[in-house]
Amino acid sequence: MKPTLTLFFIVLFNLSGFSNDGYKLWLQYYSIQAPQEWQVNFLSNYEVIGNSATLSIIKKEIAYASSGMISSHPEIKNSIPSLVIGKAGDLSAKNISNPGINSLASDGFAIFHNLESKQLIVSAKTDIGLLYGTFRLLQHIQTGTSIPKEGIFESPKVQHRVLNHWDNLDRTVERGYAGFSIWNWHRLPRHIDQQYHDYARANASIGINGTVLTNVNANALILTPEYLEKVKALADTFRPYGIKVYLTARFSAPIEIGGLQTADPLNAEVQAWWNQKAEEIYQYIPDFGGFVVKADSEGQPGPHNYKRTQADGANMMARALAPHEGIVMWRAFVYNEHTPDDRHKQAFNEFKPLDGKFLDNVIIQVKNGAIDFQPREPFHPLFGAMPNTPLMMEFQITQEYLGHDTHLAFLAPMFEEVLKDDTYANGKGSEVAKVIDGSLHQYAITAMAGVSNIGTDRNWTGHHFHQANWFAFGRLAWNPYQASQEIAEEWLKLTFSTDATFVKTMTDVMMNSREMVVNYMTPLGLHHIMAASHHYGPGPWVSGGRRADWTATYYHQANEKGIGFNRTYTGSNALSQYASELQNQWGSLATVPEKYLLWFHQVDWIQPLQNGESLWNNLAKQYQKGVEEARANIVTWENMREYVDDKRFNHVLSFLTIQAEEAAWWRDACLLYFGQFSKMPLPAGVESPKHSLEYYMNFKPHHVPGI
Ligand code: GCV
Repeated sequence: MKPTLTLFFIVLFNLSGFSNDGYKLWLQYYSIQAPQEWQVNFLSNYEVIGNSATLSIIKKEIAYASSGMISSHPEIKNSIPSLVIGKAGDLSAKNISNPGINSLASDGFAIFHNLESKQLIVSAKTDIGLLYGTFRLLQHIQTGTSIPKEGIFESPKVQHRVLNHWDNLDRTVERGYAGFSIWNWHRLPRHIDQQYHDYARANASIGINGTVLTNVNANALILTPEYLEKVKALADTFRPYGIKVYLTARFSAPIEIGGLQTADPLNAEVQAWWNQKAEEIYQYIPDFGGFVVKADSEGQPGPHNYKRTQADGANMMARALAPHEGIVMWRAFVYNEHTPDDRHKQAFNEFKPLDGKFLDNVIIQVKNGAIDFQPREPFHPLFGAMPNTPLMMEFQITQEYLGHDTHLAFLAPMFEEVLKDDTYANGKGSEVAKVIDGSLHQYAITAMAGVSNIGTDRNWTGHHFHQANWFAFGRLAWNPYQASQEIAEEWLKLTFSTDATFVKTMTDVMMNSREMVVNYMTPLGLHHIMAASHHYGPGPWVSGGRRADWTATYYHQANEKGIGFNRTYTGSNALSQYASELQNQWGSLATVPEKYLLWFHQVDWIQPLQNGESLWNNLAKQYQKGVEEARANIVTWENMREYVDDKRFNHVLSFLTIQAEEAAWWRDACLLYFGQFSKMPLPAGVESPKHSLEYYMNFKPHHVPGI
């Protein structure tokens, strides 16, 4: 095609909206403007040793990446390849030495320079390790980050790195805001959509190796032959990408699909039913990962129905899976409106006495905080408290409580904050990350789960920037010690541009974004003051109904004197579930970090905070700050136009505009509501609300997605 004609088509495509829709995620493989020799060499002159489904994926990936990144550069034709990708044994057969390979995990990889032959080598013990190494190399090539002289030798620090899809069989997604479920159960198993491959490839590119296909509010149908055929089709598709399939197991399945009268975990028939069910599943899916179970929580059946413990329930399923090497991820999110104790304390009270009572193939899945994925929560007190039972982390990638998909919130700093928190379980330096990677208590199983934000939207996640949260989850599951700033920079370079101004500016925006959301939603330790049920928008007035622990007034406890939940020994004493170092620090008004102030204390409106101003003034100013930050992001993004294609630019701009409007909605509604109690004027600099409190209280949007 002549250059002028090419230009014409490029312009036409851009004008007609055929520009980048974000489907390619961080695997853009956009053209490198002035590629250096090493980038061209590795992409155009490589050898992948061996044949397998995974190795074919590797070959295809490099060819595809190279056509995007260096398409305009002539191939280097040289009989000696510059890049060799092969398993340890295959390399030895070619006399390529493999230093350091023995110490790698089975899915770890090495990328190193072979000084004798002047080649770059990607090596691993398994094909999947090679796939991870290849993706890492391609990411280095795209971002222009050369491979260090000493090479890269990496093994994942966490064994099971899984996405949890809260996807229902009718394709709705609980707390999903990016469309419907990507699993088209009706068309499965006969139609394997290309998107299933693309999903697996994207996950493999960031080291995710498991997917829980179904909602934890489970439907027993998924365990019937009709659906197992479909699950098998997905498992077969995902296998070459190193991704295992897991299912959520409904505790009452023996009754619902097995025709039994009971689901009592100590009943022999029930046990036999689960054993048989596991046998059946493994006939369909020989490498099935195992079950995830939500029991005795929010209406889900569980061992409590039969006066049994969580260990009785988990062990019954574990026994069924053990012969097949499957595991049970049993959730600690157990709480009950009839238990007259702070919801914060209930999971700890339930599980701590069971430490050491679970079978070896059980891991307890614990949310990052004790309540429920709030914009900010102190770490869950169970971390560090169960040395004899493996615990895993559950993060929520989908933004149930952080404005849904239109509010930009880069979640890695929130994940990092929790991972870095010190539990003091074995003295100072007992960070949550060390619980998760098993090093603190020498756990035999380690895992991290992220509740997915993926849906049928073309860009997968609704907000283009929320792809970064999926990416960050993968990176942190691989290495819970990685800095979120580094993750943001890398994601921006892979997804948009390596331009230094762009990367610096947008990294700052991303790094501040979660704090901004905290500012305009739940500053100073406030929590769970969202609207009822759908959790979209402010609802500090939510009270009554059938469950106090689902209301806002339960959590903020505002009255004419002050606001906040007293969780010290004079209140619910949830604080007693933490190490004494933390009880001392968080239990005193003088030393509690202000970010947790109202989480642990009921504080007078007039109480001066660190800056000498009253609690009320601080609260109001934090809300105002959040609004200003959201507005400033629009201006910042407008200056980024030259770095981003029109389609993604305009999409992000429109979402940022929604976010700024809704930040003001949050500020106005919350300050009007809390102002009734404080009876104090808004401090200078805080804008007056646009509407009355009644207006906000009566604003009830219909059909909010994700319920
Ligand atoms: C899947 C919160 C959410 C529920 C979710 C639950 C859980 O309560 O609002 O939608 O249910 O957490 O994690 O089980």
